[in-house]
Amino acid sequence: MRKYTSEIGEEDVGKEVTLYGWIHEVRDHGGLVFVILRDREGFIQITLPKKKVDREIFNRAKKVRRESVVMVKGIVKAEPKAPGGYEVIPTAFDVLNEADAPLPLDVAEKVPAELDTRLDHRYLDLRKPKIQAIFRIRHCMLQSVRRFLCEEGFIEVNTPKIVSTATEGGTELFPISYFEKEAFLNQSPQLYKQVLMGAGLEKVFEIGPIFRAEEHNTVRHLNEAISIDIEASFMDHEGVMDVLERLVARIYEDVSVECEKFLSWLDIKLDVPEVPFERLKYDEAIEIAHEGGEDIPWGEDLSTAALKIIAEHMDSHYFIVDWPTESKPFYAMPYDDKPEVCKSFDLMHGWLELASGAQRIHLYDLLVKRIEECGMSPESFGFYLEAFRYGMPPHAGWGLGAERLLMSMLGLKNIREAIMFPRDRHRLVP
Ligand code: ATP
Ligand code: AMO
Repeated sequence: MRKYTSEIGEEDVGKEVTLYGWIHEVRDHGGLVFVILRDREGFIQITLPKKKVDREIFNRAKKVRRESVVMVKGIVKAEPKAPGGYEVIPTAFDVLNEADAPLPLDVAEKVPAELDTRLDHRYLDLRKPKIQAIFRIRHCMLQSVRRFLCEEGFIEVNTPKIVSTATEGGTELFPISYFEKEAFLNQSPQLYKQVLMGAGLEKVFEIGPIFRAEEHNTVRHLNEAISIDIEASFMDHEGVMDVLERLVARIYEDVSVECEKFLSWLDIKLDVPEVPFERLKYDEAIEIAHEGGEDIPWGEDLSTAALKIIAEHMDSHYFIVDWPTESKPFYAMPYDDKPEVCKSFDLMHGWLELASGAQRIHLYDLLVKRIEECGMSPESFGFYLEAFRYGMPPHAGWGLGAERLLMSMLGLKNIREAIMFPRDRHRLVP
């Protein structure tokens, strides 16, 4: 029977199993050869005592090169000295594809490699259990998001990534040629998810790519990232913050339970953050920064230095709320009685921004005014603005960066570790 290495147990002892995988290591002790076979779930030791296995099989195993792909059939034995407690004595050992040598990257990690080298040969890097664990957890995280949002009544949608306008401030767009027209890669599903509120879907979510032409090279920016976006009608900013914090807590819970093995490969124990998360007003945040020696003029975004000071005063997860209207995009709803402040928020983990969102302006005239105040022309927002004239409900939403969330949950030092094939200032291949 075909099994993953992790599925071999007491019930298999004395029985024949079939395994597929890669040669992780060969230890040759002359008359006794140990082959460590690796598959996506773990490792198993294939033990070949010269006197007990077929001669051809013994010779094949002895000279098989690391990272070759093999099929091994054999009898399972309980063996306390074997890693995992079981070994397989092979009755068949087929090399399905012999790997070349030397390897461009050491999968067994006896020779450490720089991130750039690892990313250049990512398919090999991804064979490492610790790296694979990150992406198995990412899978679980995204499943958890879908489950939770569906339970909350959100409908999954897909919006275009080739678009004609900016949403997040005009700069940072990748232009592309679209026949005879000017087009861009979308920075955010913002305009479309809002239009879908005008379409009466009430609650939508999208998990999709966002493209940002960030010139700078940092450990927390990608040029192509995955954003988890929601938009909900008849909810204000408080309502969608509540959805967001419960989602984050649920993801931590689900990952803790479903990814115990992968977390242990990474040597991580997750603490599920407690909801509700603390709400810190922007005004209080700049005050804390000021006391810590970092002055932020009112109205400006918080610098990384300021956020590092603020994070020291807060729990792991917290919101910064009530931002100056001028510091946020045009669609954020200003407070009626204090229009210089808007109903917007950022979700933070330490000093890293995980998400941002707001209650939106749903009133046509105010929206046009804000677009103009932000130095943009309402004409270029034609399809978007029309939806606000014929029955747009009040609504709110947020965007949560999937790589940011994964990076901060697992304590990864560089966001490039949280995406299989990162796009950054210098990397377009692989
Ligand atoms: P031992 O007497 O402890 O079995 P040894 O020193 O006589 O080992 P070998 O039998 O050639 O030497 O084994 C070589 C190495 O493999 C030793 O380090 C031994 O501990 C280890 N070893 C032996 N049998 C197993 C097994 N079934 N699984 C894992 N390791 C093993
Ligand atoms: P914002 O621009 O803050 O908001 O983006 C939302 C979230 O997306 C992630 N993110 C990134 N992750 C990696 N690399 C990048 N270059 C990058 N840029 C953004 C972050 C960020 O918090 N339309 C609004 C959301 C909304 O209001 O609904 C928006 O795009 O985690």
